[in-house]
Amino acid sequence: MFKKILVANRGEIALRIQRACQELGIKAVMVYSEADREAKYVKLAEEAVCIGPAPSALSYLNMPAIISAAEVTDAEAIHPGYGFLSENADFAERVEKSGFQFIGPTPESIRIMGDKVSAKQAMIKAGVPCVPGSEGELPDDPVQIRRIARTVGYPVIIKASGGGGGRGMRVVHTEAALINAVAMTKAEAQSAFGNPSVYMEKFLQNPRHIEIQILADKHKNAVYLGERDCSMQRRHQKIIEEAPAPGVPRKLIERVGERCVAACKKIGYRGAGTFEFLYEDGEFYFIEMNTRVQVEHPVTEMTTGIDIVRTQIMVAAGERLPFTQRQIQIRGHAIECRVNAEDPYKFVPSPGRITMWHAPGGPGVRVDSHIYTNYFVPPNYDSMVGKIIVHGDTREQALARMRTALGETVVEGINTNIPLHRELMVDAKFMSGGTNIHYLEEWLGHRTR
Ligand code: MV4
Repeated sequence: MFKKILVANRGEIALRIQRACQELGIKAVMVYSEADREAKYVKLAEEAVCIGPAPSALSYLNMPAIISAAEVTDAEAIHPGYGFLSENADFAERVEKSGFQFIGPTPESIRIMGDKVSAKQAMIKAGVPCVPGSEGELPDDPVQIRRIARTVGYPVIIKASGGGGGRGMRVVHTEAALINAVAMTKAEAQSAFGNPSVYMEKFLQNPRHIEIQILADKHKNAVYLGERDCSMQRRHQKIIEEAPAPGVPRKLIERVGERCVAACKKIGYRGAGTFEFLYEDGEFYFIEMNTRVQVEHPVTEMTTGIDIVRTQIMVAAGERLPFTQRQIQIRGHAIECRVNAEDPYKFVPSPGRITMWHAPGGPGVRVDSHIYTNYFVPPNYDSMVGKIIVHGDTREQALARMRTALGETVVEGINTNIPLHRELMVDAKFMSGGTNIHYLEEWLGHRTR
């Protein structure tokens, strides 16, 4: 096992990884920008290294600064967390070329999944169900593009191969708009991702967003940890996630989960990973794979009892997965509310000093947050300041526990989206379960406040 790991991230996930290290008896080196000097995990750290000024480009995205910090502290491995450099294949490669273990998949796996056309081709080959569409990259010939669209059937969606997470996509409803839409998406893809490659899919009008968590070791063992429903989102930012996905047949999840595991074995995937699907009319359609630990990993930890971050570290060190698929049971229901420092009605960021923080507690309540009373939320980064996660025997109990938890939570000095969560936890449609990816934005549109 590693003796020392460098945590190349900030905020709640930096604290989460630091806690996992502590439990494993591993020293954690924390890195921080000038804006994060006062962070809780920096104060708690045995060793911490300043890697640059506040802007991410000069600190958390600064590869030489991070690798140098690992060198001077004699760390053996680097955990990238989520965001920042976590899905950057060049970073993973530079980490390994410098003699450190990257806590995540190989640079090759990251590269395959980062290119959405190659990711989809790998999944089709491995038998994972995908959205019907073009076989790979769209050709340049307008005649062929029109022929593909007619076969797929309108509406179609044009997606950039270098995109993902909602960037570089365009919906096309008619043949008249097709060729221009492809040209526009290609031009945007070239300037945004340096890659003009685009592909086409059937556009699904009212899907849910359901993802499957997997874990794999370096010995070709892989398991799935069930699914998460992440449909409650606004502008591609998830705000509520839950597990299991309400109303989705268990047998179907098992079938798709097994395909994901087979795909992992086939491509030699290792570490934690998430297969993202759209779910519509009882069918799963793969869209993208994330090669990192995700913000919403705690809901899966609560329903499976498996520590995903601990397991990421163990498999990176070469250990075998300490459980088999048969040993993984889904118990009860978990819900996560992301707490963002923002206006709950206008969504403008609300950084600043937290004058009072009181965390909720009680049975089945977990809080993953680095904030404290008198903490200053810097304006330079993502507005998420923590997550409240609850577990119950049933979805109803989890909802009740979340209402109580949100009622206990106090954040003063900045605005947060907690009032929005309080409203959603008593919304009849959300309470009945199974809302689609458009529900939250529609609900916000009708809200009279
Ligand atoms: C789609 C789609 C409908 N049909 N693909 C957006 C994020 C990126 N991961 C993929 N996205 C979508 N792809 C087809 N063929 C609708 C979306 C989409 C979406 C997906 C998941 C969660 C929220 C979303 C919000 C708008 C659109």
